[in-house]
Amino acid sequence: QSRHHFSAGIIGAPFSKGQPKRGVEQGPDVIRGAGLIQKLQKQGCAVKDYGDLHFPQVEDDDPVGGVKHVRAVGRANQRLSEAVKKAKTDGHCSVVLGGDHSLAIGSIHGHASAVRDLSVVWVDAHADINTPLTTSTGNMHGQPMSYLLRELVSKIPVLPNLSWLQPCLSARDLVYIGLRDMDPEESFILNLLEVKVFSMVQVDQLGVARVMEETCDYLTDKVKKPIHLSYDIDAIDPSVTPATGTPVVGGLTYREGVAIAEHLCQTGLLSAVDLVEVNPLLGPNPQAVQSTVHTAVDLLLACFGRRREGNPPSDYQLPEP
Ligand code: 6HN
Ligand code: MN
Ligand code: MN
Ligand code: MN
Repeated sequence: QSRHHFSAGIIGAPFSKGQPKRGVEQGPDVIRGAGLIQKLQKQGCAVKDYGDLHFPQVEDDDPVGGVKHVRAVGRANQRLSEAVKKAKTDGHCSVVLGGDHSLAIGSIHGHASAVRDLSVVWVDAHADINTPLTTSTGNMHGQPMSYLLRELVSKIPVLPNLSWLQPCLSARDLVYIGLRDMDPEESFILNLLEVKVFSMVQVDQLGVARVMEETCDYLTDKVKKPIHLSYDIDAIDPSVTPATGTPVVGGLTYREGVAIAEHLCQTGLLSAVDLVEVNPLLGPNPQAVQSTVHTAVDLLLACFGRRREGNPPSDYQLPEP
């Protein structure tokens, strides 16, 4: 039984311009409102709440070659990168509450600038690896990984408010879990770069336990780098987490989703987490939103040591009559 001394540095990132639906900027509020911080503290995790970032309005943000809100996304991620870097240098495992998944740009960049070398586990229905030139929607939340990978640097055009961004991840240090809805160009990129992918097919065939063993074996092959977990709530099946902008049927069960977080926690290498794409304005009814938010909280609790088999306190004495 491992005993980690966890400390979480919570950063709210109420940002939604990486996609067109309103509501996802309320993610930090509803996740906090479900008691995340109190629950983390109750399970013995030290918490530093950095509050919510403020993202100023960006004027004249017309599409650039079909890509929408480039300047707002660039500016927001520059701020987020600084905030995550600060949380890391303060000694916390950083936790970014989204907001949409374009925030992974700044979150991973900030993490990388604090620890130098890291690996990424990206749990999502989607690969989010379109380049600005392959995207069919123009939404930046479908593109963050393309800006972060060193191997794609020659495929990325110069964009306003993104010149601060240097790619900081090698394709060898990336694992995807839960994929089931890729654009053809994204599949092409994943093949080209030989990215390690555990799609829903592998989850079905191997089971989540084996997927996580192979994920960790693959990532810790040579050196044990800090792990960045970027968790898109749409990785989980929409029967459980319907309140999200781009739901896709056939996803992870609640149990599989939690198992991924538990396993990464147990490595002792988890160094940053993003929990993104919770949108309380979507979903058919209040219970659907509640189920989505509650699942998001449970995923984060599992990242910080909660285990379904129980967490017996080490300092407890049974009362005697
Ligand atoms: N997400 N591949 C689609 C696109 O717009 O490029 C969907 C992206 C979804 C992004 O869920 O974070
Ligand atoms: Mn997704
Ligand atoms: Mn392992
Ligand atoms: Mn995503």
